Amino acid sequence: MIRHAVHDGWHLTATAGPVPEDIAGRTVPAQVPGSAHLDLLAAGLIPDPYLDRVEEELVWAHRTHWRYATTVPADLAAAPADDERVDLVFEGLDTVATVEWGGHALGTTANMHRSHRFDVRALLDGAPADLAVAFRPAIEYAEEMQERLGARPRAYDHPMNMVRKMACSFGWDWGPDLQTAGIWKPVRLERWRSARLAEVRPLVTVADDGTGRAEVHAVLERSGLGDDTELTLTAEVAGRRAEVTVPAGATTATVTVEVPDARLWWPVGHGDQPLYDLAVTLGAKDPEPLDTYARRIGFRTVTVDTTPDAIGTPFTFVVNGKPIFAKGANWIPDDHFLTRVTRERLERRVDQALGAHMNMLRVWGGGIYESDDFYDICDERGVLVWQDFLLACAAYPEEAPFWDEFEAEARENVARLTPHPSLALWNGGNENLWGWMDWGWQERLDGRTWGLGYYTELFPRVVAELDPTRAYADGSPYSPRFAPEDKHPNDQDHGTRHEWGVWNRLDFTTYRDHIPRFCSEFGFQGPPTRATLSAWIHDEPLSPTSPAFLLHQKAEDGNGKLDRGLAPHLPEPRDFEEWHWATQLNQARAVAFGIEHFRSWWPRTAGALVWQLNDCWPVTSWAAVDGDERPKPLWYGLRHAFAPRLLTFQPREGRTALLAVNDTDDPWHGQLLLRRRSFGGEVLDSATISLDVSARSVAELDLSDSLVKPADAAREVLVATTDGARAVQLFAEDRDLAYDPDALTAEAVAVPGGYRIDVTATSFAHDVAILADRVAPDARVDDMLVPLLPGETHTFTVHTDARVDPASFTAPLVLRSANALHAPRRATR
Ligand code: BMA
Repeated sequence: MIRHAVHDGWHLTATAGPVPEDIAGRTVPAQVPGSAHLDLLAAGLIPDPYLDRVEEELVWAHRTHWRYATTVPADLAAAPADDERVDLVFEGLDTVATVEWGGHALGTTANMHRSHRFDVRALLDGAPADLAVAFRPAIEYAEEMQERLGARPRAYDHPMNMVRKMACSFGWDWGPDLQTAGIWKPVRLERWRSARLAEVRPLVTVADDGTGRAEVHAVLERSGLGDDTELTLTAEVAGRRAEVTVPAGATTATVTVEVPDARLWWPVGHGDQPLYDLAVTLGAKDPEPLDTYARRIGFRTVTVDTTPDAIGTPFTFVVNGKPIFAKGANWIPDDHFLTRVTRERLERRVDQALGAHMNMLRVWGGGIYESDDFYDICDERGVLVWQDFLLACAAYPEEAPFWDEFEAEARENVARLTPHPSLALWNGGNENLWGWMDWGWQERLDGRTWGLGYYTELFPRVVAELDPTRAYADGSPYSPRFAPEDKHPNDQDHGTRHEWGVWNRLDFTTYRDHIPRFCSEFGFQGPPTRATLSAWIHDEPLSPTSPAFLLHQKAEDGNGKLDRGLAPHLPEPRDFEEWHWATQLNQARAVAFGIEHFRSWWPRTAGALVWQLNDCWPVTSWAAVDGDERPKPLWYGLRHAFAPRLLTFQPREGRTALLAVNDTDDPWHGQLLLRRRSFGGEVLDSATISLDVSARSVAELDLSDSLVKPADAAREVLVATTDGARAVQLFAEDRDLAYDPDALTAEAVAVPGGYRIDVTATSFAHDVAILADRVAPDARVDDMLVPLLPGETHTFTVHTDARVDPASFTAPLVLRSANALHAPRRATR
């Protein structure tokens, strides 16, 4: 097998559609893999699509026809030998395309989530060949399908459910409506003889005696040229080799390698992540292999326990026999322009998930099957991956051509991802069962198909056939083993639940009204960091309702929900900068509030996946990390709330209890000091309790009335402290507290690599933060949202390459706290 990338010499032309005059018919160099928008950007023909209101200016691109063309040089187009096959392989075309070789149409495509292969042997004559890919607008194709098959309900304007293109390509409540087109994955020529490995599926299990097994299933394609001979299939892991003979004519084979005493792969926080190299070889008589396959595998078992219990149906991931609390987030494409997402960018993002003590990411169904890099990184770091099939918030037709396209993409991606130890679950899709139950779809569908066949028939069949080692769920949310009409998919007692009452309608304190078995989506919005805003939004004056800012807020009544979510908790912001800090702080508090509640109910609740880890452009959203990769205050809130050891005050039986959550393998012993204090520092009541929490469990500690009942609710705080953990409980909402707005003094000095800021409280200060990006765009602080008792000093460390006056880190808009929102009105108002 010889593979040649065909990535050179491509050009792009807008051939038809409502194209601006200066772009129509113009040919520009094209990056492959890439997309039309990025090529125009590189050619200086359009402004950056993420800037200000450029998204609106680019609407013409939705209905533009594009032509990518290159000349395949003579050496790559060499005439094949008699027994040689030559295939042109596109790993991914976005989306509705006709492929032409030397003027001959090879075929058409309409699914970006799968590859396409064309046999071009008969067309090669040794002369350079013209290769072209003509894209027509995906939206037009979707509209035609809608016309042909009948409209299906969906959560957004465009018919994203009528074409196999990333749903959020057409805009989402955090994403821009920039409908991409292009050759988005590698393209190559493959020259091969006799047979090739069309599919390799290492199914990895661990026997009770600790023997690791890699059962390698191969599907071969025979060339159909020359002799159809006997072949050998070999697999090798950790120096152990197994070989089988593949009889002439056979196109499937299985070879199994066993590794005694395999080192087990664990999710982060539960053990190490040993990975083993797997090498698979397809051979004939020649010493030179016909084809090879190399991946890393990890030995572990992973299941989801849904055995009915006294409450209902749990949803607990079990790795190597051990139940795991899933701490994590939902993952969306890390850049709307997918081809810009490098391995390094993915590493930084997954490392941010780890930094927030996460052990699971859910690849959400409105995005993509992620790149191999993504799953490799998760394998290396021990991040479990829950993978959705790509359907979200819509009814999907089951008629041709969709059924076959879904089957093709499911088969290809289930097979592709088999080697990854991190992959823990295949899931039917996002909120589609819920939509069918509650969003008025049934009337509108009027008997038309909506996707149930995919969730209950096609996907489980493909997973069972190609990867029986993986668990499958029909959807999220979903009540396992129940049809949606028999048990509501979002039932708190059964399976997974999305908690969206909070944010859409309800105050975040109502997270406590439900005890889901697994909360796979919940979240609250906040604006991006100030440096990210400054880079992309240039409204003068900048406000939550200024035009560009508003274009980067995609949620329905997003600002209204932000303000209504804030009002019960924090003083009303008096200017944009206050609004910015207050909404970011409220986002962090809301989500942390939910997490602490969910964790306090382990093992009844077995997972909390925040909506959402990342952003795909600069936008006000639920993300913890903004579109320019900067952590928002929420990220720090997650880090605290997901800490392996957590103290949290929670209501239990009408009283305030202290819950100690020990998500480690060691028992948690120690002395717990409880103090009710005035903001000024006076100790009003205190107690010492001994803490004794076994591994991976939660202990509930009763507290005396004298501790939990304040004399003056506006001026007191209850603090629980033990080695390495602290919880604070206030007795009123911040807006009703008598905080000292000037509770902090600070000193900053330059240190190697950045700055050190010592912040000291003279009165109780809540959620102390250094908003370092306001000083230098690259500056990152190590921690924030720190509570400080009077007399305490906290040292913040800021990493930055910038050389600035250290005092900038103690300026009022940079050194922030909840107290600061109580400051007297500034003159600038
Ligand atoms: C959930 C997700 C997304 C959406 C988010 C915020 O429903 O599945 O569809 O972006 O809520 O509204």
